Amino acid sequence: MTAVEQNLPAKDSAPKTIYLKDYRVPDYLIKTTDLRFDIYDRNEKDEKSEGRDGETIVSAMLQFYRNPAATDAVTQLTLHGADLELVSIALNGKVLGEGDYQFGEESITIFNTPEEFTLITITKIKPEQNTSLEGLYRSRTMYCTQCEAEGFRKITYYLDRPDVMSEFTTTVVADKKYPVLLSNGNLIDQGELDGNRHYATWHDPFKKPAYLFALVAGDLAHIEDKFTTRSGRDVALKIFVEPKDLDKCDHAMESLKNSMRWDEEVYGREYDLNIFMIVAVDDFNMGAMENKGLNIFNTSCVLAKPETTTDAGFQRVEGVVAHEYFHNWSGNRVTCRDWFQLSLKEGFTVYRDSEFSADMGSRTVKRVEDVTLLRTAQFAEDAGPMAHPIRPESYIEISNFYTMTIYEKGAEIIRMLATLLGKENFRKGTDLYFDRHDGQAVTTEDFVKALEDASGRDLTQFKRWYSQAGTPRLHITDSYDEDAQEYSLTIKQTCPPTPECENKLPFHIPVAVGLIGSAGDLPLVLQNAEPDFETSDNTYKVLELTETEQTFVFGRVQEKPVPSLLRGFSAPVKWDYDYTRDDLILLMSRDSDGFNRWEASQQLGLQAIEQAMEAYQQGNSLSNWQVDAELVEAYRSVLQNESLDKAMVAYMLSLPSEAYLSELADIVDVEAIHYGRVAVRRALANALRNEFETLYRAYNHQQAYAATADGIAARSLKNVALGYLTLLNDETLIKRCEQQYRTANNMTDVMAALTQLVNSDAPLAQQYAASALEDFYQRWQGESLVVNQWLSVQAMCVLPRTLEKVKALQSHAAFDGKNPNKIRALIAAFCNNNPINFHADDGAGYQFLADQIIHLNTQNPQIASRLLTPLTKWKKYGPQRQALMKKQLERILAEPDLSKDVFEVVSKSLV
Ligand code: B3K
Ligand code: ZN
Repeated sequence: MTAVEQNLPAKDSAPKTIYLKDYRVPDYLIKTTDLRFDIYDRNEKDEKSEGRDGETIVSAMLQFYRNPAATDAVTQLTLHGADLELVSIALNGKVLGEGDYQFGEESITIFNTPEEFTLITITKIKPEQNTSLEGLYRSRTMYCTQCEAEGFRKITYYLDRPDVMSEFTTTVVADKKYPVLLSNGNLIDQGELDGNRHYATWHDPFKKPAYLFALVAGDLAHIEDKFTTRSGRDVALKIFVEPKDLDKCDHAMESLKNSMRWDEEVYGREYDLNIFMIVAVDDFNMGAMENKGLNIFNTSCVLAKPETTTDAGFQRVEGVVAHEYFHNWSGNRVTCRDWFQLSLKEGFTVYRDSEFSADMGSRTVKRVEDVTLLRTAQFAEDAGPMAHPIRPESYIEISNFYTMTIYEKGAEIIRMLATLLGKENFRKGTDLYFDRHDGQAVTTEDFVKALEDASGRDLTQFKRWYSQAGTPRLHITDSYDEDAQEYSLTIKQTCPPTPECENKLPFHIPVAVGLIGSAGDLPLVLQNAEPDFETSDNTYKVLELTETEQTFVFGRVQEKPVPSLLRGFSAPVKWDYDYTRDDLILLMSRDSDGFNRWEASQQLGLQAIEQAMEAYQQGNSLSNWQVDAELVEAYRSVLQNESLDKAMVAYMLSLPSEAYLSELADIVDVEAIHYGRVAVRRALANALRNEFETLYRAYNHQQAYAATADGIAARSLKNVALGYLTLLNDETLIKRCEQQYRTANNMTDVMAALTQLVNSDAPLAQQYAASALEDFYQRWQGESLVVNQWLSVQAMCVLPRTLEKVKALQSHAAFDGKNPNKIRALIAAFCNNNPINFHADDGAGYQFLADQIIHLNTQNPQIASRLLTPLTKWKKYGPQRQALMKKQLERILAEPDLSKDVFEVVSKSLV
């Protein structure tokens, strides 16, 4: 039978909204799924087979049975399917013809379906033409898949929803020039076929939803290791890459073994198959994917070696390898009932990977990094038109909901649960969750219920975090009664309206506190309270805020303390308390909570920048801007404090970012933020020049590179000093920077120096920058990931004319407009991380971005939609910028054939 294209309906008009309240259990389930892929690449011909150049024939045998939980007595079945060419379809051996089924938009409905039946379909797809990078596609030399969330329907007709879990057997057939043929589970058969072809058959004994399916065919090299689980089973570990990248896999392998051990120790979770594989591909829409037993990774999240990868890159590899591995339990063994539950697996798994990274490196540093990301990107999302609760009520395109909110805020919600329950009860709760729901597709309610059942706690009010969006605000005041030696804290909570809800009910918020006296932490005696479960530390308490306003009274407080609030950032909220500068200086040096010492340093920096911004806004010159002597002293004491963790010193010396300052503003004054911040940095550099020089020299040792916490700390401290010193436009210092570029033995130091040279307006620096950029490209042009760093450093240059350079780079051999990593490195870096240029007065940055989005809309809707983020924030800017940004959004909306992805974000942004 030939393709039944004539039956295809016209694409209907407005994209549909999907609602959580409409969830229905599936009418049918699929017991087993047998797949066969016959892959023919663009140049192959085999007259005997049905395959043609560039086609893959997918044969699927599916055993359907009526879902016992379904109540409707239906006798038809609708399967998802998109961009497929149907070759044949047979039900219980009978070939179906016209009238037996009907095509819908992205679906096929089969009539007269019995209680149980076998469906065999044969479909054709064209991986080489698949530029969306969803479904089966080609990346450079290999074929690979990406199915989450709804990519499996681009492979074959199926019930492509996570609550349909099936046992998969997959045969991959290809020419022998693709020697490596992989799928999920264990290899059960392989062999040779006619015509220089071969096959491999994989069986995955664990039922899984289609989004966890994976297939890879390519000419790949691999490194191999082994892990023995605590119950004594040997697991083969393999990382597959293009042969040229084989020297960059060791760090990922170490990270994988550490993750496997950690999940056994911390969560009691063992790996369950005989083999665990990772494949690195260059064209990938996001970081990585947790397909059962066969994780597929963006090369940027797996490859690392000191010469090519920065410290941040090493840490990202460790974090992402762990994240995907942890999904084996939080996501795969226990999966989501529907996509509204996405944070069930993502928030929990981000929490798990961040705790893992904290255990592998420095806990406080990891917390500072996570909170920085949350407070800039997630808070901004929560305050914008795409704000949604961590369990959304509706969506148009689920790909748009892989957000900072689902991931990062979702992780904060889990962290709060862990804080409220305490370590032991939280572990009991997760044990119960995994045991109770193993092999099931469940909801966030099920997760919370397991924690409630295991701990005996009532989390009814806490669950509002799942349904209410927006960042709560806490207004905190205090009073001290010297005679009674009583200290009280009054906390008020509010939450701004968000698209889904105007008036919020009060949240249940854990507020971790300490009180700091002149000599450090004071013991806490909370009045009218049960003794705390964290009894070992009497200087730390978790206050539970549940009302709109609540007062907590501490007794036996012998001096007026300075409160250390939201210790460790115990809740994803914005809070204010009226600290004096002296209070902040005390916290910065005395607080036993490392996170809050950093927080105090940021508050101080913020006050200083705000003063400079005000001067700028009043038309004053910032060229000789000075900061107060007390501030300089505070920074000096941080610089010279031997007892502090070096990585923390580096963070304490770094002023709040432009992104954070923008998030804090009601209306963003792009220039005042940029020039105000630079002025304070330059003033500090001037005042502390000697100290920074001493610091630089102390840490500029050419030791062998190691991506350890100590090594990373030393490099970041040195490079913070370098950054301040280069601002002084002093020839000796600029030469030193150039020397670092030339002599460094690792990419962290190379990039730090290059970044300073590129961003300095001193003529000598510009001269060095030009030749360094040239030298860098000549040296690294064969390493795509390194070239991406080269693109980014240029895209993020704060000097004028950067947009022209970015446009010129689009036609450079280094760029590839189809590769998401290149798009992120050049275009997203410019639009997201270069505010002073992106927000140029004439709107050229906005127009440039809209052009890119319009171009990418059909080619790769997910990437196009993701690029929209900076334009969605238009209401945060002054009237002129607002108008220019809005105009571009309207221009995009007027485009014909807008993808669901882009349509959803643009239309919601314009409301
Ligand atoms: N679960 C995947 C994300 C898939 C995104 C699909 N658009 C990676 C992760 O979070 O582990
Ligand atoms: Zn994930």
